Order: sequence, then C-alpha cells, then structure tokens
Amino acid sequence: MAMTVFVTALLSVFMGFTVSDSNGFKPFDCSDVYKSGQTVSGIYSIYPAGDVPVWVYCEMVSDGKDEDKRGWTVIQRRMDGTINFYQPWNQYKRGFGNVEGEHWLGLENMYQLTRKNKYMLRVDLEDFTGRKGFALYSSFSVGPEADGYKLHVSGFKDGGAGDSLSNHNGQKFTTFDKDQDPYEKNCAKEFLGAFWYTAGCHYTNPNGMYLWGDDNTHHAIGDVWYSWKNNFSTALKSISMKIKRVS
Ligand SMILES: [Ca+2]
Repeated sequence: MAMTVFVTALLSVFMGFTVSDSNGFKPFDCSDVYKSGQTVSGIYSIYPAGDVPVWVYCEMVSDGKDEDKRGWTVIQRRMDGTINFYQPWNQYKRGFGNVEGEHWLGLENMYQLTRKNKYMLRVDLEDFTGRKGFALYSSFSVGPEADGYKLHVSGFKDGGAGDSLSNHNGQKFTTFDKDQDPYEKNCAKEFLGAFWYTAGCHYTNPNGMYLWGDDNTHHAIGDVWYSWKNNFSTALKSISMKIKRVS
C-alpha cells in the first residue's frame, strides 16, 4: 500500500507539466495554462498565491464550441471511490487526494484563486447508468478562512441536472471537526461529508460517501445531487467541480 502511494506520487510529478519558463512565466490558473498554448487536459502547476506551485488538473476540452470555454481548473473530483473524503478541517483547508484522480484542491487554494478575479463554476455529473448532466454558475468564489471559507455562488444555468447548489450560497464550510453550519447538529457528521452545509444541511453532498449507486440505508449520505434524480439516495458515479476565469 505504501509503495502504491509512493509510485502514484512519483507518477503525478512525472506526468505533470510545468509551464513556467526561463522568463519566469507562472500561470495563475488553467486559463493561463491554456492561453500559453497547452491544449491537452492533464496535470499542470499553477501559482495562485506567489511562488508556491500548486498541482492541478486542467480540463482543456468542453462540450461547448467556444474555444474560450477551455482552461478549466478542477477543484473537486469523484470518479471511482478510491479516496476517502471523510476528512478533517486541515485536509479540506490544504487539499488532498490524487490530482490525476479523486481529489479536493483545498479551500485556501480556492480562496486564493477566486479572491481577485471573477470565476464561473461548472459541475459535471454522471450516474451509474452512464447518463450525464451538468450545472453552470456564472459566478463562484470562496471567502477567506477568517470568514469560514464562505461560498458565493450565483447565476445558475441548467445543463439538465437542475440546481442543487444555489441554496448553499452564503454558507460557511463545515467538516466533522469544525461545525460552521446553521443546523443544530454538525451536518458533516450527519451526512458523512464536508461542505458548505445549510440550515437543512444539503441539496447536494459531493464530498459524501461513495455508494456505487442507489442506496438509502442511511439517508442522504452519498455524493448526491438532489435536483437531478429528485431523491437523496441516488449516489453518483462521478462528480467534478471546475472553475474558469471570466475575462
Ligand atoms: Ca451546526
């Protein structure tokens, strides 16, 4: 197991691309990586906060025809259940997982990315029958840690999955060891995830348990998106959240 982790870590470094050159060009996000001429999706280093590189997955293709829609910075991804997302505050703050697979970019990185420029958010969803949907939000940002890494999201456009995120707008981030949600108990503990939970906890739980499809053994603990399936028991095969700078 330790060897697997080691090899995976080596691979992610080996497979990554560093765009910064001798002129000192340091891409701020995947929009910059794309504009620098990189058109292949993959792992790149970006510099959202000074000289410290952050390895991210850049998605360079989209189903849109507009080339300007390329260059998405992936901030969250579930796809195969290999990573445990029931993690404490410090992990959600710093980020965890494998950038080439399941991972969370980290709240501090999200804050640094979105504090100065305007970003849109796209959430891609796939169920276990292969059906796909998405949701677009024209505005997305995460506030500073001092304010609980509050979520700011608005401007929903439907991609067939409906809107399960707008209701989370304005909420602070909660993990099992840091309750910042307005619910009487800790929503992360109740629904085995970590998120910008609401007074009623959630309409979507993208960092919840990976459940391999329909499972209502425990109510709403899976990585569900309520408005797509009209239930809290259809856990999804894949969920990914990605942001792109709006010029
Ligand atoms: Ca609470």
